[in-house]
Amino acid sequence: MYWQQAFECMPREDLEQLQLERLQATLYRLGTHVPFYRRRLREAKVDYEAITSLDALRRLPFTTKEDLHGNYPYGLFAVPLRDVVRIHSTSGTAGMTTVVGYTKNAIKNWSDLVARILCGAGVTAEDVVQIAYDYGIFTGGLGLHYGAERLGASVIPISSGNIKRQIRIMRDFKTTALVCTPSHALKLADAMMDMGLNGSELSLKYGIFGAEPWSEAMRREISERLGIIATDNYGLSEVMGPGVAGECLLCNGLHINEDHFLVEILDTATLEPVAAGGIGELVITTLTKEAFPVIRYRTRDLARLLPGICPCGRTFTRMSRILGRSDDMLTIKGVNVFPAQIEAALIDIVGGESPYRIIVDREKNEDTLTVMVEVTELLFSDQIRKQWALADAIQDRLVTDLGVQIHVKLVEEKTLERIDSKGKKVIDNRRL
Ligand code: DLL
Repeated sequence: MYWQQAFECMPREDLEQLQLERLQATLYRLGTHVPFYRRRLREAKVDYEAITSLDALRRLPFTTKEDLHGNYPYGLFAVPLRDVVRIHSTSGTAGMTTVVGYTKNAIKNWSDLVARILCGAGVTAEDVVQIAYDYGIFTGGLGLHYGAERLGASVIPISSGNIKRQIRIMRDFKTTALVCTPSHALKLADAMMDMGLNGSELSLKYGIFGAEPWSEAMRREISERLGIIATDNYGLSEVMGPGVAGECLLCNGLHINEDHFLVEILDTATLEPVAAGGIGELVITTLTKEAFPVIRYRTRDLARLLPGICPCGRTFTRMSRILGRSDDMLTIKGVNVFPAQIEAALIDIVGGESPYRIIVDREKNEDTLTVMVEVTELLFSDQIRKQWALADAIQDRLVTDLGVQIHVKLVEEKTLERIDSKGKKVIDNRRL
């Protein structure tokens, strides 16, 4: 039921003392090893060697995605590369990519935190865990994998792709726990129907889902169709990857691993704390990271903290599911996509600003991303082969930059204002 009970059920007073000691150590590490943070702390008039209370958090400077990009690739690492044993990164070209590093210790902590989440969601060493996240540079696959192994479960690193094979393996290998994005779980349910299988013919008991927004309606549908208890878990590469917070089997909010992360919920306009229980932006400070600690990282994810203690016995504060974003980031099949990445690629390839629209749909539980680009009448009336070449060039570049499949449609001038006269760049037709 618990993986590290001594921490997960710690009395609040002890937890706060531990958080303070870890915050002091983190600030010392950043202040002494990372020039960027030394400067920021000095500018904020924070003496990082004289922090005596957790209240000091409110005076610390924020870290934004732009700060991470500005220090690409290793500028914010607090240890030499020889101490880094793993590097992950988000999609994008240089200047728009975030690179994160882990020491041996960090990998151990990460595995324990993911093991906690799996354990809370019902998984034990007896389980056969099928992980259908991408096993690339994305933190989902390897993060969940190490956690499930640490727990002692039998792990099937199926990764993404070849849905029918995933189902065959799930049936034949008697998979009991499925780990993937919620939309992938629904896609598996659809494919099972096509294969004439239903949930009762599988051994599945638990589904541990995250990496993208989903809803209670989706939870109900997944649970019914696969015959499982479906729990939500949250994380982001910038502070670790999966392992930040997760629901227990009672499904009443995500327990935040507060001995490793300090979480604030701030008003997006004033950057002051919201009233208790109010919705705001999650801002996270890491407490144990060695290679890549961050202070007050503005996640841009919106959520609220939940009152009271969960009957499961964990003392950590719980947060709601992610309720939205304070920026225009889209999550497509678990991959984060920023309209600015698309815009930059179009400027490079088309050689100037061209009107475009990003259209997101969910067809048969699969996210699709279409980019419509207006091209001049001249090009449009030109040889069809030239148009294809341009569409292919845009598509290749976007697939490389974003790491997701994308359709590119060239359209005549003035077509886009007919689709959406308000000039909204992103039209997201999914109901999340
Ligand atoms: O998605 C890490 C992860 C992998 C979490 C597997 C859970 C399971 P990134 O690719 O950096 O890392 O994307 C992080 O995805 O800021 C949220 O906007 C979104 N996200 C992650 N989990 C959830 C969730 C991983 N449970 C970004 N609900 C975050 C809603 C989520 N959105």
